[in-house]
Amino acid sequence: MTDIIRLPIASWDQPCSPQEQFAATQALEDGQVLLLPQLDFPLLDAERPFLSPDIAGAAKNVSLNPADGSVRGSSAAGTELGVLHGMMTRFAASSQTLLRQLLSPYAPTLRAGRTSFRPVEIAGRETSWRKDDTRLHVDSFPSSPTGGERILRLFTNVHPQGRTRSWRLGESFEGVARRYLPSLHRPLPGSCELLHLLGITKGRRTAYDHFMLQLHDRMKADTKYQAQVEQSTHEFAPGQTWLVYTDQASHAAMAGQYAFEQTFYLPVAGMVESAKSPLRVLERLMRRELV
Ligand SMILES: O=C(O)CCC(=O)C(=O)O
Ligand SMILES: [Fe+2]
Repeated sequence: MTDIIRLPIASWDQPCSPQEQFAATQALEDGQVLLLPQLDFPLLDAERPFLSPDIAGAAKNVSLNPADGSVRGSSAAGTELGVLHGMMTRFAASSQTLLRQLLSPYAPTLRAGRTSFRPVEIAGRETSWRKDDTRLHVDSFPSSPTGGERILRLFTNVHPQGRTRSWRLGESFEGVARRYLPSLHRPLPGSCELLHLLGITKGRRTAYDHFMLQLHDRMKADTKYQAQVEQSTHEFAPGQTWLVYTDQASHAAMAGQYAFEQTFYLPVAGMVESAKSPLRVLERLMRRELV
């Protein structure tokens, strides 16, 4: 079962002891959620107006692309867009500062991905079942194959009126894999190359990505599983930050509004114990390389 491990870290640039760093990598690589209950991200006065769903466009999330520094998915323009950009880059920089201290074993290979600001209430949102993150799932995205690289995400709840972000946490990755693997389809020969050539995927979808997407979909489509699998609920309070490998830990976000999220990617070789990665777990269970 996915568990919550707490560390008393109160600032983004706090030095971390080797013991804290070891506890952090171990908890994360075991698929647990690492909660920093005292780590807040206070907004500046000029940023307070962004605490409104109106700042988001149809995509519901505002995102910062690290490749070109562009902010997408917002209704802001001009000066307001500049302030929004400043807020997003400050969260991205704070997250990176924290991880350099807290997860220093990852420093040589960790790569920052997108930053998102999520100002829209989760509960009652209309989406297709496949995009519905209120269903337990492991992260895997059709257009962004990782080839096995880890997806590590950091969240901070910044709700100004005390509303928690409510998550469900489910069974272990190996539990998910053992349950669904026997019924998964193999990729059609050549299909992964074709998706890349057609521009449907950014990079080549490997056999690993193919199976992870199916796991994601199978979990979400299985309403009996959603109701019956062993699970727990956790309320993340405003002013709290948490980290989790979302490609490994079964999770679902049920309710809440106003959170930041920073995605990181880590090659399997950069982990402390790479045998715990979804890639190596699937390869062990299937007795084949998933390249
Ligand atoms: O917004 C959230 O709290 C989490 C949603 C989710 O499943 C994800 O971002 O992977
Ligand atoms: Fe997710």
